[in-house]
Amino acid sequence: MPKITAARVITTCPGRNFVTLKIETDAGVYGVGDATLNGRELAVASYLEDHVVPCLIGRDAHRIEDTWQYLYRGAYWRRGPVTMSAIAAVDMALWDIKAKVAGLPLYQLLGGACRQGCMVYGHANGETIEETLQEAERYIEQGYRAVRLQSGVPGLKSTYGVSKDKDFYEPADADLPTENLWSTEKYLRSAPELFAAARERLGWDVHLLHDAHHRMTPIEAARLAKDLEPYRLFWLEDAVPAENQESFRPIRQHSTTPLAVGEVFNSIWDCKQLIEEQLIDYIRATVLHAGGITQMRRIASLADLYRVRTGCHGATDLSPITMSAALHFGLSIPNFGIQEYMRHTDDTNTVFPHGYRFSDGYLRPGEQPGLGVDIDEDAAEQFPYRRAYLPVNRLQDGSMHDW
Ligand code: EZ4
Ligand code: CO
Repeated sequence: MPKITAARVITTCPGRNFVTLKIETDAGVYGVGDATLNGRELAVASYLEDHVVPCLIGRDAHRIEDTWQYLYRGAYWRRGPVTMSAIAAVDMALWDIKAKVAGLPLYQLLGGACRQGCMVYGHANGETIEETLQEAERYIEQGYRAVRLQSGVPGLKSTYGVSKDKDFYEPADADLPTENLWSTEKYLRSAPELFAAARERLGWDVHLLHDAHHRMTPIEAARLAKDLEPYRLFWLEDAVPAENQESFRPIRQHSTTPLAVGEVFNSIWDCKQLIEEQLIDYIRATVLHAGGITQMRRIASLADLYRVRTGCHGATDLSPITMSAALHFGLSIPNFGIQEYMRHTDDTNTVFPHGYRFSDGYLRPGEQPGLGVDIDEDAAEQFPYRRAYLPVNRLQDGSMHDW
């Protein structure tokens, strides 16, 4: 059995910050796991270095479930994004090791492929509806079958989801948080106009998605979901914050627009009521922030009972290690729905060489043993950590609002 001999945390910033855990064994095989928590990266690095790594040395690398339980139950302090991202990094690295030792791509160990590839959605955004739709057309020309549309809100200086760089969207854009101004009233007027124009211009064969980023009250969200109904969205994401899982009930009562939530979830308990009461259609928890492949398999199994499908988070702050793990996972589960995909920069791809490829609207993880992704430590060293924050959001009277 491969014994863990060393584990190291590597922090690098090839355009944005990433935290990676590398676990080495006495079997000549190592594994990598992503531990990136956007804007709070060093907290997870410390959690791993100071509190997790010492417990890993000498353990049997094949005992993935036991290690998960050891870190989750054993810590006494359960859940939370820092803890669960750290556990996820260990979990990914151990699955990588197990699959490398077996000489198989990870999806084979998870039960084998259920489909040809994982359908992904790209991000089209612009200051105006016209600019957004031009971007959407670029994605469709590249073969995307699904596109998320975000457009500037008339009367607001800056809007979430509208990026300066069209190819590489990056919201964590400053060494102290920048401030956005928000008006739900203005947004509720403009969002349906975007999708009316989109259907007219793009037709009905492309899946259209939209992210509301936790900014509405339940009744506002219900109104938007109802107003968007004629345009047949693939989903409306994060309509309301989900600390109150029952907030989704009024939205459901008013509309058949499919609902997705969960990119900030870190445990199966965050999903439980939403899934059991069929208040959502897609669960967006990821292998990174929700405790690794081990817990995501449980979340997906619970969701499958209720016909809820996965739609895992896949923004640029999740490294190519997470993307690889998500693709093996997505390929292997019966209730995969869609995978978010924001392209990484060339520098990021140099630091994290990987085997997954896009074609025809799908991503496929490749056939290399393990996760099929590595970290080039020499390249990583050339990009030292730089503090970076997500923006914050205020209403027009200056009060803090959800971001
Ligand atoms: O704001 O990943 O659906 N995707 C998103 C992302 C998130 C960032 C936060 O780290 O909402 O852009
Ligand atoms: Co989102």
